[in-house]
Amino acid sequence: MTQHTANAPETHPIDPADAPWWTRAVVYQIYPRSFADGDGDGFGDLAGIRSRLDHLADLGVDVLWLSPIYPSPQHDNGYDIADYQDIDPRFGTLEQFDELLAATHERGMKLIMDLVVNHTSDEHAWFTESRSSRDAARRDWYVWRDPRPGFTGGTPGAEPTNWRSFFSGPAWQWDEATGQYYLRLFASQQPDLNWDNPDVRHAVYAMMRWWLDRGVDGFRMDVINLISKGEYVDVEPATSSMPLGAEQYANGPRVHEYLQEMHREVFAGRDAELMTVGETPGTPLEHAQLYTDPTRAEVDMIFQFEHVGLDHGKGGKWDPATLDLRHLKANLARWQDGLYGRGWNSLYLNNHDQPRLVSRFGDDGQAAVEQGNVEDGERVRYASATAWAAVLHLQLGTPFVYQGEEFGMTNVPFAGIDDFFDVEAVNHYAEAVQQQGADPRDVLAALRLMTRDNARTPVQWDDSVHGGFSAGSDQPDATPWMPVNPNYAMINAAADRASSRSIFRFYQRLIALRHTDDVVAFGRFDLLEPEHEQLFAYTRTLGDRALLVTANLSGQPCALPSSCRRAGADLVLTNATEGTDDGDAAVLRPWEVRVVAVSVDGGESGADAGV
Ligand code: ISL
Repeated sequence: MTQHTANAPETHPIDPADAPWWTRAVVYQIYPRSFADGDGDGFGDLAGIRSRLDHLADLGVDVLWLSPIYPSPQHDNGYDIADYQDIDPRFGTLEQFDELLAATHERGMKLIMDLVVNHTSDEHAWFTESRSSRDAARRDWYVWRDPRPGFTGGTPGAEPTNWRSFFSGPAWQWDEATGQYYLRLFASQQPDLNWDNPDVRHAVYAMMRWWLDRGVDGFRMDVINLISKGEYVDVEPATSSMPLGAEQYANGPRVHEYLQEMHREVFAGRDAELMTVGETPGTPLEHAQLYTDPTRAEVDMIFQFEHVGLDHGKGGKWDPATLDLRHLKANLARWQDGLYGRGWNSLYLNNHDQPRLVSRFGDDGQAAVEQGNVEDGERVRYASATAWAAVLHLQLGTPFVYQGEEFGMTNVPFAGIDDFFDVEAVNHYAEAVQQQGADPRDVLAALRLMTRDNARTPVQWDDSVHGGFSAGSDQPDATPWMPVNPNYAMINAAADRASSRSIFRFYQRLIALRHTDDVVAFGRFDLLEPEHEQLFAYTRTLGDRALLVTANLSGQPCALPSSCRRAGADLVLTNATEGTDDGDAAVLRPWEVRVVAVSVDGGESGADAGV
């Protein structure tokens, strides 16, 4: 069945009594190489994760998502997988994995794996065989094409189409030995699998069943909307945050068919206890409705990308622009409405591919700290991190917390190009500076703001050497694979948890609210004051109760319009640390958020909102 357009099902409110468990859940993402190093070699690992499980259980999250831990040459930090059914020795062993899974379950949390099946590593046995000759049994497991007619293979312009890679340069890699190109939408070491070959699909399904049989609780599916390629033809240049060619393969012709097949082959009959989330760059709402409509049985939820593209300029992510809060509100409200009663949203403001949320959307206070105003810097970092957290977590959907977000880790003061590790950043710099002659200072300025490396420094656990990332951190071998952010002595989990202004404690309260208050989990979302440039305000309504969320997302005080005030309302939550015990403030201080409970006719609710 080919599905290109939405045939939207009837919208219907969500019945809390009949809702899947993940509708009340909060997920925590672990990027294992940077989370915690249990064996003191400077590289995060499974033992490190296990040693920090109590921190996560204490936070109150329901699910852990592990970024890839499989054997990998690590050209893209594990998103280039050489063996789907083992653990990279740098992370540990299968036995340690089983122990981690059991320890996670013992604490009442679930664990989902990263499923990266749009592509493999070029060191995967499937690809080694595929590239061995044109007649290889698995030749057709990947996408091989001849050079463009009239061109000599391997020369500029000879690529079969003009498609570009997500990581700069052409999306095709020349293979001298067999005289053909292979498709690779990401790094040259990440060849795309050919999903139109049923043997590929069934090999993937078998592998997924193997992990479920081992006890894992679901999958986060890497770029799953890119698996069905359309026509291999040249495309016209277009302004888009996706690389040239994406319209041929993003949400491609058979993607919904493949996901339904995957559901039948892998999840059917056992999905009540599992969860799936598809990562889907370049996906419009119409496709999101199809992916997440429960009656279609594809995936439970997807990561959309529109909201994290709103501060990209015409030139894409390396042309950063100022975010207009009105655009962000309109976008998120559109997704809230569009999936209400039809599908399900995931909620995120950062992850391992995005800059840190407090630096990007808030004020991380580092400028103030540099000027010697440590107290001011810490105050504004706390306030803006918690205000954004509340705005996100009180929407309808499943929130995702990225490691370090829960105590306000910040972007990184990268000096020169040698400080960057990510293949995306390194390739972009080389292309922009060396091939296109851009001014290195401009390229570096954009990299500092937008690079994925901002999210990948070691987690700052305490103020000991290297932020306490490694067991035995004082040993020379325990130098982390990537330097810890120099602000670790001030910004770390231990300091935050001991502080009177604790971001961690605020996240605990947000997470608890979702568990205890059905309005948070299921209420309808209505945006207020869409044109206001400082205020993000909305209500969530379920039955005769509503929550009103008002957040001042600016460094200036903000008078509350009358539409955002409720006389006599009960204060449910605020990030203000002094002087607010009344539910009807007239003015929000810089970065202040207030959540009040009201009855739907505007009177006093009297209901216990849960915290
Ligand atoms: O971060 C991006 C580049 O700006 C995104 O385009 C990103 O590459 C895209 O969202 C896909 O991400 C996923 O697949 C990549 C991997 O590098 C990312 O870490 C992963 O999240 C290839 O597997």
